[in-house]
Amino acid sequence: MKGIIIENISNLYKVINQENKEIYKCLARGSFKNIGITPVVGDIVEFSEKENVIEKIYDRENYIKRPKIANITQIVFVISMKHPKPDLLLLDKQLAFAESLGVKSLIVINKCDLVEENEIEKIFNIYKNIGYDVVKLKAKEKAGIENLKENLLGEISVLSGNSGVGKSTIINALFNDVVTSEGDISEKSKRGKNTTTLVKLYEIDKNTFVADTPGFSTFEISEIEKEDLSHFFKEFKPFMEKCNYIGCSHIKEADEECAVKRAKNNQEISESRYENYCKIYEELKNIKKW
Ligand SMILES: Nc1nc2c(ncn2[C@@H]2O[C@H](COP(=O)(O)OP(=O)(O)OP(=O)(O)O)[C@@H](O)[C@H]2O)c(=O)[nH]1
Ligand SMILES: [Mg+2]
Ligand SMILES: [Zn+2]
Repeated sequence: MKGIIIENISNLYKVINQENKEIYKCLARGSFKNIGITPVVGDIVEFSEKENVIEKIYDRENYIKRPKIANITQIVFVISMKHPKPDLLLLDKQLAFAESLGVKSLIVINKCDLVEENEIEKIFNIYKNIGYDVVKLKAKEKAGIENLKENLLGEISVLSGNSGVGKSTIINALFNDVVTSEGDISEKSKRGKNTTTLVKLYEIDKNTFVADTPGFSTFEISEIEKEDLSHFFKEFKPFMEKCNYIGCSHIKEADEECAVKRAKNNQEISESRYENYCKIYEELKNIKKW
């Protein structure tokens, strides 16, 4: 039988058969170890119904190490307007990571009930103008959920974002039911408490899955070379070709030489995106030194 792994706890895997919708609990064949592969959530596998073992893992479209998941087609980046406040540096880092992986990005702005509309618009416009899909949400009141659902159809999506932004609340709202646990915000720090610790795929519709995760490790970005970073800031591309130097870093070069800097000065590239580019570039430089 053929299926998708939707959950994994140590050596035990839950596999859903797409045809009959039944869930089977399987173990992985010991022989996978010998070839250095471990099945992960998202893997498409061949399994024996009688023996309850996974026998074959199909080639992966992609693979993310932290959280361990394979074959995703879209990353949904969740930020919240308040508690915790929007972390655009993390968002830009993760957007660059998604570009480097070649998977689609969707941005969700949650907790829109907690701030004024103009505050939301500022962030909405930065990303909408670049060409990203952006959805505004009040997950607690389920407002905006239908719009989000449309953006998830036919995709295997993973939710990512800081603890407490509302990822689990969104999953529960999508199902109109409590399927995953939501946490509180710490009174003291106004941050989340890392309630979700498992990666798990939920089926919303035919061929439509969404995963709740503890969020992506920011270490993933360290796999990008700093020289490549600007390629993953997609609105930089049309300007990069007009820089005077091949290999322009768009940081230390003079404004006359660098078309990206000029675009930032003319507000064709947003200030916050440019600043975050510089910060991430610097971070990558320091990681590589170590
Ligand atoms: N005001 C408001 N609160 C929300 C909204 N969405 C979620 N919350 C609250 O934010 C808190 C954290 O939500 P979770 O869904 O547990 O957050 P999470 O991103 O899954 O957090 P981790 O599992 O720790 O990564 C809960 O108390 C939710 O009720 C919203 O749209 N508005
Ligand atoms: Mg959670
Ligand atoms: Zn430049």
